[in-house]
Formats: sequence, structure tokens, C-alpha cells
Amino acid sequence: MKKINQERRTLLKYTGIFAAVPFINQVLDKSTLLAAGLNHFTTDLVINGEVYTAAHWGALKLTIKEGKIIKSQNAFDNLTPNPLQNFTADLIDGINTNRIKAPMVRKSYLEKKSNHKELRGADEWVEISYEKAIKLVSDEIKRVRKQKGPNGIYGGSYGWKSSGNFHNSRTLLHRFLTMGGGFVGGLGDYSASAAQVIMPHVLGTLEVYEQQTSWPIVLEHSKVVVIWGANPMDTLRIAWTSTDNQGLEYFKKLKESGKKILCIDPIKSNTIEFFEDKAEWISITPNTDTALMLGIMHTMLITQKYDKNFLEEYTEGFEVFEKYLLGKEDNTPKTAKWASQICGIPENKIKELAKLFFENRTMFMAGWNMQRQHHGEQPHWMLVTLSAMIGQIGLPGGGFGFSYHYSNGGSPSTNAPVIGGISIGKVLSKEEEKTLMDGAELAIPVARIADCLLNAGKTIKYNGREITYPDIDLIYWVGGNPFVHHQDTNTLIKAWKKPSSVIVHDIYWTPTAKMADIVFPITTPYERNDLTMSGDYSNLSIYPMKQAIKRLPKSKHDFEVFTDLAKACGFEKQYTENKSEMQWLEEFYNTAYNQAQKTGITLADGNNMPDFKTFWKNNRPITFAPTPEGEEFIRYADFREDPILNPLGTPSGKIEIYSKTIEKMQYEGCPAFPQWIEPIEWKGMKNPPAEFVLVSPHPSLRLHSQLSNTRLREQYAISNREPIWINPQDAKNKGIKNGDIVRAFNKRGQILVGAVISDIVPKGVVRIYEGAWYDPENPKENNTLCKNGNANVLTIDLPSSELANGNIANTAMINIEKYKGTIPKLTAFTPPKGA
Ligand SMILES: Nc1nc2c(c(=O)[nH]1)N[C@H]1C(S)=C(S)[C@@H](COP(=O)(O)OP(=O)(O)OC[C@H]3O[C@@H](n4cnc5c(=O)[nH]c(N)nc54)[C@H](O)[C@@H]3O)O[C@H]1N2
Ligand SMILES: Nc1nc2c(c(=O)[nH]1)N[C@H]1C(S)=C(S)[C@@H](COP(=O)(O)OP(=O)(O)OC[C@H]3O[C@@H](n4cnc5c(=O)[nH]c(N)nc54)[C@H](O)[C@@H]3O)O[C@H]1N2
Ligand SMILES: [Mo]
Repeated sequence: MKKINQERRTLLKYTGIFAAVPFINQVLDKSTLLAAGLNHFTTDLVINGEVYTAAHWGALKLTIKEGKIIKSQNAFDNLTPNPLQNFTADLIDGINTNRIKAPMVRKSYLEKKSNHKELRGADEWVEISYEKAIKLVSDEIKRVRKQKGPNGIYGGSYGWKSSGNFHNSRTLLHRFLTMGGGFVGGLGDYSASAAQVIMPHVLGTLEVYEQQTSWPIVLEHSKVVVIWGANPMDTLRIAWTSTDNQGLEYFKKLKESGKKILCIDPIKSNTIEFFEDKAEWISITPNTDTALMLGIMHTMLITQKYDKNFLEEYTEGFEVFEKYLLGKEDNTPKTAKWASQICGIPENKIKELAKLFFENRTMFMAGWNMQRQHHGEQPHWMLVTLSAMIGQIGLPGGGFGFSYHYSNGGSPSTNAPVIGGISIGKVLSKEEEKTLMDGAELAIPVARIADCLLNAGKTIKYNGREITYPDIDLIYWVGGNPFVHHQDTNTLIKAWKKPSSVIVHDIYWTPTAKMADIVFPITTPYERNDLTMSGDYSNLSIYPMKQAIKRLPKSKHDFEVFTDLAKACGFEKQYTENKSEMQWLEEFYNTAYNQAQKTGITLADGNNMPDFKTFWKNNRPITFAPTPEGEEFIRYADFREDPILNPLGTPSGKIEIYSKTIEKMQYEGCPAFPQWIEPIEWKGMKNPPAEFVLVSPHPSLRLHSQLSNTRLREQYAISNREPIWINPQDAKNKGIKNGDIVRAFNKRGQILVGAVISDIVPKGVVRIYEGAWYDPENPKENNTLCKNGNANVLTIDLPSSELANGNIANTAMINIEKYKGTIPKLTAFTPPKGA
């Protein structure tokens, strides 16, 4: 444990030795001053020197020359390189300078043409003045509110936006829409919806967004580490706040630890490549993990190698599950052989795993891809059940963890004080507040957006209750890219044409911006001041995000746009609280600072936390030390020690292998205990609708669609398209060669991709990363070809089940063929006509 503190100190020593940065006083141009009328503050822009800022991909040191970013690197020189960190300069312009440069409106919308909705995504754009844009938007919001109430406005606005506790675009939108009288929001997320709804029934917590058994404990005690459907060496390049790299450093230690490491993944991911001969790759048929787990559990049961005491003392309902395992009712014992036929892993291997897991301290580190699937509620529930049979939950280095691959889960917690952030505020009018209280279900599951737009008034089931879709007439989206992230793009296009108005803020002409009616040009995070913490679970550091460069002349911060809209709607003062950007930041910082003063918490180097002025002037991350409790944290240790005194938050207080709550719901898609349920499309189905299973995991060289418009693209694009990985034998059968342009298609749509022939994908499976910008060949045509290769044109827009209504991006089958048509010019990164 001491070792880690030492390392932290070294890390700090490095930050300490950077040369002082020359600060040059510079008054910004008028456009950077707040619309709120607080125009006295000036800030310093470095013209030549270094500026520290941060992004989801970590703390950044930017080198500035004559007011331009010429270099971008990790702020901590001693950490594993993260390729996402070096392309900040490209983000200022984007490929083809695809920044939105001015407020713009779609021509037929501006002209109020009766067919204007049909032309979304296929129209010309017109620049308008900022004042006119504010008037157009505020008038339209007032109209919709008057006619439809808060139910007429969809502000769910799902998305990853940028880091920063102030310029937090989604929250800023919610603040504006809440104060104005409410809106329809989004429930859950695209990341872990299925798991985060099932887990509270099973364990009483979300599980996916919680601190894991600490890494030092894993490194000391686990004998076997199973990386189950996770690709941490890629997914830990980013964090929801900003990454501090700790996860990558720990996986490097795991590689050198000599432990038995297994990776269960259909594809030989970059993580598996990273482990080289230190890990064993077990390739599984996509969408069949629950079957594999059942095969392992059946083996444990019949060989009597499982922990009966644990099941008795700490779980509920194993007896029902046991009958299912043995096939008492369905006549199908879930034997290793049965599992093998479904999941493609040899029977003997399955038996071997059962023994290995039971006889050794085993930690399952599961990712989330397998719950972004049809019946995605089952795999994590099943893995908890498997862990319960093994009986190591709550022991050092045993059990399961659902967040080692995400935002540095397991990196030991500090007791750092936490900085504040912009809040969504309150509904201002009492009357509106009352309507909001009455209409208790003002949110829809995020991934049901297209279904909701297409079926106003339809009632769906959701986690034991019902939700009636509102009649949405206005969509307001900031900080997200639904025309990249949502499943079945062609259905989304139809749905998107329903409402009267679509308003989007973005930095770039993304496919979503192109599908809007009105767009506002937003600043990049490098053109504004902000603050963020790192270590979503550990609260390790506070990063300053200092403005690095002057902003584009007509661009605005989201905050400024909403301030002016609030002004037009009569609640500017409440929106801004009369505070400027720097005043907000000071307040957020002081929330932590005052706490540090009170409790005496110091930085990792023993120094006191600096006051805001000093912190801002120093322009360096500050780091706190993990606590001994943080380093020794074992998830569920207290429950294990005394399940009566420390019960779980489930109805029984125990781990619910059988849930009476779910039983009462009577859902077809989610029975009362975890099961193998055939997904709607998969390799082993009777009459597959297509030849190949499509796996669309998260991209190693982007964050979803973010960073697509940088030169990182040169490292992965094939013939200027998104790559598709194809097994050599499949490629041979189809006459496809490396670098060929391939048409991938199914009944939902068609895309062009560039072939990478490689045996990292098994036969019958192809991989296309999520996140390619949708680029329709002929936007006026239904089911037109996406020229850039957005996987979601091919995915299915169905809910995981009635329970969670999570997306099922990773359950889909497609066909592929060598593309023989004329190769269309890529326009994904070209601004639309008129812009
Ligand atoms: N097929 C498939 N699809 C998937 C997934 C999958 O596994 N497979 N995964 C899903 C998951 S888990 C997720 S989380 C989603 C991600 O989907 P998104 O979160 O929508 O993806 P991003 O590309 O991060 O979109 C962020 C957008 O915000 C913009 N932006 C950045 N900063 C600002 C700002 O300050 N202001 C404003 N106004 N805009 C800003 C960016 O330019 C970008 O357009 O995708 C989902 N889709
Ligand atoms: N670089 C980078 N990092 C990211 C993101 C990003 O876009 N880029 N996105 C972030 C976000 S928002 C999220 S939600 C997380 C996502 O985290 P995850 O959902 O865990 O990530 P994925 O890449 O979707 O999938 C992880 C692994 O599961 C494998 N897999 C696919 N299907 C199956 C299956 O049926 N069974 C098994 N056992 N394995 C399967 C994939 O091949 C992949 O290697 O990542 C985060 N980190
Ligand atoms: Mo996500």
C-alpha cells in the first residue's frame, strides 16, 4: 500500500517541476464577455507558453505559440501515453473546418414552408444574426409551452458533451428548461441502462457506477482475474469527468503480476493484444454469455464444487434457480455441453473454468457491452449469481466488479473535498410546478426516443410502472449526437420529422446538427474557462481548465445562449444568479476549499489546498492522497461480515437470485430469476435474417463520435471509411480484400465501410466501432447509403426488455459484400449547403 503513496508523490514531483509559464495580460474581445451584463472581468490568455486544461481524455498541457495550439500532451509526463490527448489543435478547426461558425437556420424552416419537416437533413442553411436566433428559439419555446405544456418539449438531450463543471451543456439546458416550466427528460443512459435497472433489484445498488474493490487488494489477493466482455485498455482512455490514467496503470501492473488472466470476448480486443501471452483469450459467440455462465454453474452444482453456505446465508431464491439449472421444468439441464452448443466454447473448457473459479480467489471484471444487448438485464444478474455460487463476494480480491473498465473504477478513494457544479435549478412558476407534480412521468427511457416521437400517447412498461409517451413538438439537443449514438438511424430519421422544431447546439456540423432547424455555434472547451475533478470514484485530483485560445468570433458558450434565452423568457437573473464565468468557478472551487479548511484535508504532497486565486494562477492540477480505507476497500465486505447489521438495499436484504418484485411485474422479457433467453438476432437462431453477427464496441481512437474530425482518423480509416474487421475465411468467401470498400447491409439500412481482414474476429462475426458520423448519400431518399459507415444504421431499435428499456446496440446481424458501385465522395465532415 505504501508503494502507491510513493508513486503518487513521484507523480506530484513531476507536476511541480514544470517551468513557470509566462502570463500575458490580455483583455478579450467583447464577444467573450458575458451576455449577463457582468462585463468587468478580464482573464489572462497565454500567447506564447503553456496552458493546462482537461478533457474526458485527461489533463492536458497545451503549448501555445502566437495564440495558437501547437502541441498537446498529457499534463503528467510520466503516464502511459494516451493517443487521444495529442490532437487538440485539430479540434479547433476540425477536418474541412467543420466548425459551426454562426447561428444558422434551415431555409424552408425560416420561410415556414409547409413541407419543411420533410427537408430536415436535406435543406440549405441560412445565416441569421444571434439576436434573431434567440428570438426565433424563445418564441417557439413559448408557443410550444403554451400549446402543449412541459410535455411538448424533449430536453433529454443525451450525450457526453465536454468535461467541465460549469460549461456543462446538458445541465445548462436542463436549467433553462426547468426554470422555464419543465420538459420531458431521459431516464437512464446508453451505457449501462439494463444493468443499472436490474442491479438495484438484485443487490440494492446501481453497481455499475460504484467504487470497486480497490486495485491494491486485487493485486495482492486475486489469483484469477477474468476480464469478461471488457476492453479496459481502450475504454479507460477516457472518463466521465476527466481521466487520471490510474486504471491503465493498474492494468499494466496486472499484466506483470503473474496472475492467471482470462479474457472472455468474441473478439481479440486491444486489451487482449496488450496482455500478449500473459492472458488467455476465450472467444465466445456474441450474445451468449448467460449460457456460458449457466454451463459453468451446472458443472459446479453437479460436481458439488460450490459454496452452499454462502448461498444460504447471503442470497434469496437459489432453490428456484437450481431447478432451472437442472432443467426440472423445461427438461433442459444447463449442462456444459448444452452451453457449449450455444456459446461455442468447448465443453471441457467450460468444466475447467468451473473448477478454476471455485478453487482460486477469482475476480470477475465485467464490461457493459453484454448488457447493451437484447435481454441485457440477464448477463450481470447471472454473473452475480455465478459469483454467489463461488462464494467469494466480500472477500479480498473475490467476487465481481462492473466498473474496472470505466472511469478508473478500483483506483483507491481519497477523502478529497468535492468541487461544486452548475445545477438544474428549480421550476420558477408555482403553477407550472403543480402541473409537473401531477404529470409524474415526465421522462422516457433515453433509448426509446424514436419510439416516443413516432407513437405519442402509447403506453409502455418500465420497471414496474407505466409510461405514456408525451406528444413532443420541440426537440432541444445540446452535447450529444443521436444521429450517431441511437440504434436504427433510418427509423430515427422518420421519427425526427414529427416535431415542429429541432434546436441543436454543437461545436461542429455533426450529423445531428445537420438534422436540426436552428443551430448555435458553440465554443470548444479550449476557448473557455472551467474546472473538473478526476477520478469519478476516487476524487483524486482537481484540474483547472484554463482557456487556451481566443474563441471564434461568432461562437458562444452554451451558458451565454441560455442566458439570452432566459432573458427573452423573463428569468435571466435566476438563470445567471448575476454571476460571471469566473465567479461561478470560484464558487465551485470554494465549495471544496472551505471543506478542506474545515476538515484540515491537505494535498497529497502535504501542502494546504491553495485558495482559488493561487490555484488559478498556478494553473496546475492539484492531487489528493488515497486514504488507507480507500486502499483497503473491499466491496461487500461489511455485508459479508454481518448480513443482519449490514443488509443490502433489496427487499430481502440479501442478494436476490430470485426477485419477487420482478415476479410481480410479469414481464415476458425479464423473468424473476436470470435465464438464458434467445435474443432476437444471433448466430445460433433458426432462420437468421443475415449472415454475420455485428459487434459494435467503443472505438479505441475516439470517444464515440468525438475526435472523429481530427487527424486521429488517419490512423484507422480504411479507404476513407470506418473500418470493418472481417475474418480471413469469411473475406475469402466473399471475395473481399484488405482495403476494399464493403457494403454492409440488412433490412434496416446500408453503409460503406473499409475492410480490415484479420483473425482477431472469429468466423461469422464482424466488428464496426460505434461512433462514425452518419453521412447519407442522398438525404432525400429512404434507407440511403451511409457513406462513412455508421454502425447504427444497421442496429435494432428495440428495448432490452420491459424492465429497463435499455438499448440493444450489440444484438444485430448483417450481410456484407464487396462494393461495386461508384464510390461516393465522403461528406461526413463537410458543412451543409449554405454554411
Ligand atoms: N452501435 C452502438 N451504438 C452505441 C453504443 C454501442 O456500444 N454501440 N454505445 C452507446 C453509448 S454507451 C453511448 S454513451 C452513446 C454516446 O453518444 P454521445 O454521447 O451522443 O456521443 P458523443 O460523440 O460523445 O457526442 C457528444 C456531442 O457533444 C458535442 N459537444 C462537445 N462539447 C460540447 C459543448 O460544450 N457544448 C455543446 N453544445 N456540444 C458539445 C460533440 O461535438 C458531440 O457532437 O453512444 C451509444 N451508441
Ligand atoms: N476510447 C474510448 N473509451 C471509452 C468510450 C469510447 O467511446 N472510446 N466510451 C465510454 C463509454 S460511454 C462507455 S459506456 C464505456 C463502454 O464500455 P463497454 O461497454 O465495456 O465497452 P465495449 O467496447 O462496448 O465492449 C467491451 C468489449 O465487449 C466485447 N463484446 C462484444 N459483444 C460481446 C459479448 O456478447 N460477450 C462478451 N463477453 N463480450 C462482448 C467487445 O468485443 C469489447 O471488447 O466505454 C467508455 N470508454
Ligand atoms: Mo456510454
